[in-house]
Amino acid sequence: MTVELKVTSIDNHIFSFSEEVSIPQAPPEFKSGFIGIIGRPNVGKSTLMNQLVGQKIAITSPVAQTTRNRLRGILTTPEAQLIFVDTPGIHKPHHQLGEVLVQNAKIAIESVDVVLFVVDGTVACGAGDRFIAELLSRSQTPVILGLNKVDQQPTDSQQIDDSYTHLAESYQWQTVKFSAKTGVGLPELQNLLIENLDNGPFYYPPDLVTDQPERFIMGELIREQILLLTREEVPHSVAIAIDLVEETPSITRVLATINVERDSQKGILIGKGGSMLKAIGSAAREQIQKLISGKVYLELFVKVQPKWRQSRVSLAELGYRVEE
Ligand SMILES: Nc1nc2c(ncn2[C@@H]2O[C@H](COP(=O)(O)OP(=O)(O)OP(=O)(O)O)[C@@H](O)[C@H]2O)c(=O)[nH]1
Ligand SMILES: [Mg+2]
Repeated sequence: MTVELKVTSIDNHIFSFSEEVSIPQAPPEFKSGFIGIIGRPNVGKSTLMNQLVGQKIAITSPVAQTTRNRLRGILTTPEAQLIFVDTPGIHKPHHQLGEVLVQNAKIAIESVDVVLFVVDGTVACGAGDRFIAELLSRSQTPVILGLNKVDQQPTDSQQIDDSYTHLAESYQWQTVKFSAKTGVGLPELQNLLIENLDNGPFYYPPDLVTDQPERFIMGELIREQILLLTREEVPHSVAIAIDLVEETPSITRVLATINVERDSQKGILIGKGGSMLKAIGSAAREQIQKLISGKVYLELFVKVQPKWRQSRVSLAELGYRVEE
């Protein structure tokens, strides 16, 4: 079977819209489906997806609201193809960007076969989790509650565990415990997810790990360094545009613009004598080199685009739109 797809595999394999990609016929009893990873910000959804897929395709950080786009990670085993849909953490939106992100998470719930509701096992169930549970219970999609960060649970975690067991029981959801960081419990999670999928075809070529183009991930890797290296409002005020990716036999040239909302943020990003921009650039360059397994020349520009987070037009231009 051949289909037309726009897909990227991490090992430097880019297919364009028009190229034909061949997808093998699935063996009998093969299982496949889409699994939505849903939860509050910062509970470890993107870390989990990277671990399950075995490659870094989603950026992660200790700052809440790291993920902005719905992002697919694909895991193909001899018996199943699991397509994970990482989503922005669900929270109370404070601006237009937040609203677009939460809206997209809600759409994701409806468009998947199974929801993996990820919670932070280091703290007891709170209002944020109950809000999401309520949202999930209104959908027909089956839900599995996944308790993450068990590696960091306090020694007496009974009360925490009970708070989630109570929640899961009230909706009759299955529960599973794991650590996305150490990998403990992930084989069990994988088996449980496969059990919950129906027989189905390969949706993507078996060697593919994400549906995102490489240049999108490049932009994300730059944003990740900004999240890690700058503080307060700056990380949430940036949007990255990749202006050029030029491949030569010896090096790949990448030109990117960091859009910010205010002059003061531009100042912080550039830093004294350009020191901050240099630090961001060199760390991001290393990450991008890993992504494409090749040498990279990265040039960054900073541009002020006032209030881009409030404007639907600017949001769409920068790649954030409500998905249908
Ligand atoms: N100790 C521990 N930390 C974890 C685990 N999983 C994730 N983390 C950390 O939790 C923080 C948030 O992880 P992310 O994967 O970015 O969380 P997220 O849910 O995708 O966050 P948003 O995209 O903001 O919604 C990072 O600092 C991770 O290293 C885990 O199993 N154990
Ligand atoms: Mg995330």
